[in-house]
Amino acid sequence: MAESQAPTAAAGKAEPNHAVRIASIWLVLAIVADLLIYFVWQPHLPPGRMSDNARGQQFDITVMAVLCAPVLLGVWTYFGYALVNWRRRAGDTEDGPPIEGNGKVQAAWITVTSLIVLSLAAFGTYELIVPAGAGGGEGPVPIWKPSGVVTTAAWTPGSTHTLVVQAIGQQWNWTYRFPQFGGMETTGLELPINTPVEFHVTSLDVIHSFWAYQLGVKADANPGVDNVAFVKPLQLGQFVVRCNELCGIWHGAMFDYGNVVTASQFQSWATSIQTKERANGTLAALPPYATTYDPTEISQLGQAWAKLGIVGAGGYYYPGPQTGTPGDPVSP
Ligand SMILES: [Cu+2]
Repeated sequence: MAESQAPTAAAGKAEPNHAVRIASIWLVLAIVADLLIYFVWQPHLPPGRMSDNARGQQFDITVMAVLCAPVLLGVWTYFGYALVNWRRRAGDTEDGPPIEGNGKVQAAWITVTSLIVLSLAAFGTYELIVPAGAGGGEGPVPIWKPSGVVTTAAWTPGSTHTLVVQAIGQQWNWTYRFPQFGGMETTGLELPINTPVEFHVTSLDVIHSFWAYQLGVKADANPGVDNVAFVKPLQLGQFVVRCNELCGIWHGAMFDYGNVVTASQFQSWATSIQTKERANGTLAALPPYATTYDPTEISQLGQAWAKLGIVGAGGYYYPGPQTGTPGDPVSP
């Protein structure tokens, strides 16, 4: 009975052009979604807008979202349209038409997906190299540098020269050395705004990863390796520094906060620390500034501590809980 009714109903009105209908619905949805992604969502995407790297990553994520949304909406539109229009009606026991391949669909599928994949590969390569780049560390000899990087022996505020900052990971703290400030070392990170920064990332013991999230910098910190990464902070404010490589039991506690400050604030911060470290002998006691360090070779403090039994196999650069260092995560 159903078999005799279905053809009659279909013959009563001409079949609508489903492809045009689906494409029209999809086009409207895709344009709305892409406009929303680009103009509304983009400024809120991670990692924010604090540096040139961060902005570059935000743009890259936006481009991928703008590309992905029409693909996703294409699937959803077809799915929804099929559910509404081609679902089995009550009493319909007829089989669907036997379909064997569709040359047009196959050609379109291969062309569109190839274009998307190849253009993404070209875009990704360009974005990795030409603008601020990934900032993910390029080893000791970067094959590219962002424009504006001029590294000199000294750094003064107001100059456009690059500030060199060495980020040293160890279980389970970050410390920073500033070769342009006499090799001074700090436990916190302050950076001047609008100044190109050249990070040299290394480790004293195991594998860590230096991740200044809001700056869009994430570079491997490996013992014996000098990993160079560039960034230019563009907004004042606080950022988080985390270790991003499982490095031991207190890996989760290996984070602190840094600040982007004005150039003159940075200068006075650096000068006061440098003066203090000169006066109290810290500067003289530190090993000379180098691109990598071997904690077993620390000639002065390290050996003195080792004699007292304070330095562990992890090669502590700083005294452990025995000396009552506040906040030292070695001591639970
Ligand atoms: Cu770590």
